[in-house]
Amino acid sequence: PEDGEGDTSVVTKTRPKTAKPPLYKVLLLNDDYTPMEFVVHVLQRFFGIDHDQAMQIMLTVHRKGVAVVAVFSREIAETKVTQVMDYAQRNQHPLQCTMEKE
Ligand code: TYC
Repeated sequence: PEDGEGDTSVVTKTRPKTAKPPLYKVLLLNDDYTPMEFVVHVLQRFFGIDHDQAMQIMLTVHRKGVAVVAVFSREIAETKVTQVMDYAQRNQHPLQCTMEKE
């Protein structure tokens, strides 16, 4: 414009609203009876965690009572919880695995 008044409008980029599926933490709970080696084995077998990392997570649960093992979509988290609970029961250990919305 000839009066020198420039366009001062702010350009705002808006991202289209995409629904993000909620994530769920899979938690492992401590108990007094499940053998440490069994917990380490479970973490390797069902979560693909290597032995050293599995040992660290197991010891965190042992000391603190609970730890987050991993975070998944609801359906995957449900599958993991079911797999761990079934496997623990089949092996007659009271190990508890649960999930919680993030
Ligand atoms: N507290 C158990 C023990 O002393 C070991 C243990 C660790 C059990 C983690 C469960 O989620 C667990 N044998």
